[in-house]
Amino acid sequence: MTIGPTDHKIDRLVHLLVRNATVVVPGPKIASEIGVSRSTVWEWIEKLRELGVAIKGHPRHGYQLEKLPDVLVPSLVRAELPNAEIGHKVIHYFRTESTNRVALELGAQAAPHGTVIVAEEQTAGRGRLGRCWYSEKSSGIYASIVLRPPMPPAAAPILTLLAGVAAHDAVRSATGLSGDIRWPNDLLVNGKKVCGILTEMKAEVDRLHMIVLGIGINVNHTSMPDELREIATSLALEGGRHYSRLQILAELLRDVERYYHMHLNEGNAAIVREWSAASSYADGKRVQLKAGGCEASGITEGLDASGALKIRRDDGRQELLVAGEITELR
Ligand code: BT5
Repeated sequence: MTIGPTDHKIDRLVHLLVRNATVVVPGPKIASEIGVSRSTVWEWIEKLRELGVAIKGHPRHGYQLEKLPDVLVPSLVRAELPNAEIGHKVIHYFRTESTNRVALELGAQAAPHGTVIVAEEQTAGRGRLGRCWYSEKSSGIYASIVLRPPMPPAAAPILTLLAGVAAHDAVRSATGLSGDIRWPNDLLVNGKKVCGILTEMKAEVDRLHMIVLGIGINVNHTSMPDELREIATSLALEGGRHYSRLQILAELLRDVERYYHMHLNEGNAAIVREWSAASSYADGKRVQLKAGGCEASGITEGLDASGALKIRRDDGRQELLVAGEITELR
């Protein structure tokens, strides 16, 4: 599969099959409608099958979808989001190193606010601090959103919390599973991580050029690799069924847009309020904290107005975490 954005003609092929889902579409008709040769159509059908798109038929008789495909190509995502600001432009990759990397590059070339990069697979998915994000093909959602918010760089951490609340709501409404948010950026289901958020930015000291909100959600993984099994899970593993990535992604983009506007209108207080309502870690949780070389234990005491986490350490001092991580102590 190519490393490069998906040819918009493959997108048209998927769209054409979806539009004609009840009938067999002859290969030559597909070829002439999208303007490629019949052998290219066949090659692309094979590629889509590799990604789990169930297509019946062969070159001589034509092709038909067996069920609606769960592939995140722009035409299908856009159809779920009429009039959207976030997701008005979707760029799809079958495979890329990291959607955040692509988004930062495209953002530097003036990709507009609300552009979304999605991939079926990442070969070098990124976590924070140089860590890796396991990005199994066609099982997860790997999406990066380009935002150009009118705020100074120092205020940007609230956007990570905003993305966390959006992911929390999207998972709940698309799957019925209720998650918990571990400050600042992990969505947990039954105590294990199903979603991580990596916020990156391009800025000068006092001017923010763009934010990239990178969101990874484990959706249909039927198992996790050994090294992650203790700490990570997928929605399918927890819910005992397969979920539509397309529905979850659409819900996620709608929720990011909703909270983005809430933040523009009401400021940080609205996000702090929503986040605190969605997270058992906000207040009264006994945690181990790790930040800037310091390790301590204590109890969480809510978020401040910027979204930083207040922790009363066991030695009585109050710590204000703007970055770093916490784990629950039982
Ligand atoms: C994160 O980092 O949780 C941010 C993950 C962001 C991933 C998205 S995918 C789309 C976009 N493009 C990218 O390249 N990245 C973003 P952090 O808090 O540092 O957590 C990373 C740690 O989580 C790893 O060190 C593992 O322990 C664990 N981990 C790795 N892959 C995981 C997965 N798929 N599910 C759950 N935990 C995972």
